[in-house]
Amino acid sequence: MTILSRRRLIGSIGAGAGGLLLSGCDRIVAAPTVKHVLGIGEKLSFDAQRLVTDRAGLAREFAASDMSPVFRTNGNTMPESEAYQAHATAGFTDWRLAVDGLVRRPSTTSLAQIHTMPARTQITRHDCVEGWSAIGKWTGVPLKLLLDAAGVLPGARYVVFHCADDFGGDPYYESIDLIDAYHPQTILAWGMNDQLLSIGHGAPLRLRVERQLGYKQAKYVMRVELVDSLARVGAGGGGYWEDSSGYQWYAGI
Ligand SMILES: Nc1nc2c(c(=O)[nH]1)N[C@H]1C(S)=C(S)[C@@H](COP(=O)(O)O)O[C@H]1N2
Ligand SMILES: [Mo]
Repeated sequence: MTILSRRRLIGSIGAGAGGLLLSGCDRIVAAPTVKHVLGIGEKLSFDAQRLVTDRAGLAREFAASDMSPVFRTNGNTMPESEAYQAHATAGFTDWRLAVDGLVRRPSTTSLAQIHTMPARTQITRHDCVEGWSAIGKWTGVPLKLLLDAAGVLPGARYVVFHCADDFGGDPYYESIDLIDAYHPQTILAWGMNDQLLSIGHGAPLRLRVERQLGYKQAKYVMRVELVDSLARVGAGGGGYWEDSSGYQWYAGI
């Protein structure tokens, strides 16, 4: 699957660069600069290919002995909404994750069901833009499994994670593209360091998208929405910090 989609992506980006080259040739067919244009075309497809190949790569995984003795919390550590707090008090027994938007089968899934799905465990380093890092062990369902169950429609381009918390009334949310959504290390984690995820770290489910910075790791994920554009979500920047502070949408590390 990873290889297939990577091939398809390289194929389509290659075609795009080729198209660019062709229209360039149309206009300056016998001009002395044609060699120069060809050079740019080659560089473009090489860079595009390297970019895609690079994005399919795995984030480094660590040994248990590398795990940080303390993994601090950051941002919100307890959503204020009454609905969330009622679920938290009940141990999330009636809580359900919604998957909707551009999918064939919009649905909700109970946490108990999610716990029975195939899980992946990975020990990775979390890097916050504020200048701290920590190595922790995450266990959760690969996002791919939830997306395949829902049936992503061809028009979908982004996955939006709607969270239970907010800052001054602006809900926290994040988004990733489908390359990251299908990446094998992209999981909705329900476990951390061999325990059920704590509220401070984002219970009952939080995103791990290991090739990106800390603020992309949305905690308290309540709803996963497939969209064709980010323009109509929040203020259009693709995430709470992107909207409010101009943080980069693609926060690659
Ligand atoms: N819902 C939600 N997700 C969030 C945040 C938040 O405030 N709310 N903070 C982000 C930031 S900046 C970081 S560094 C990590 C911190 O995760 P942790 O509390 O598990 O360390 O969560 C990210 N995800
Ligand atoms: Mo962060």
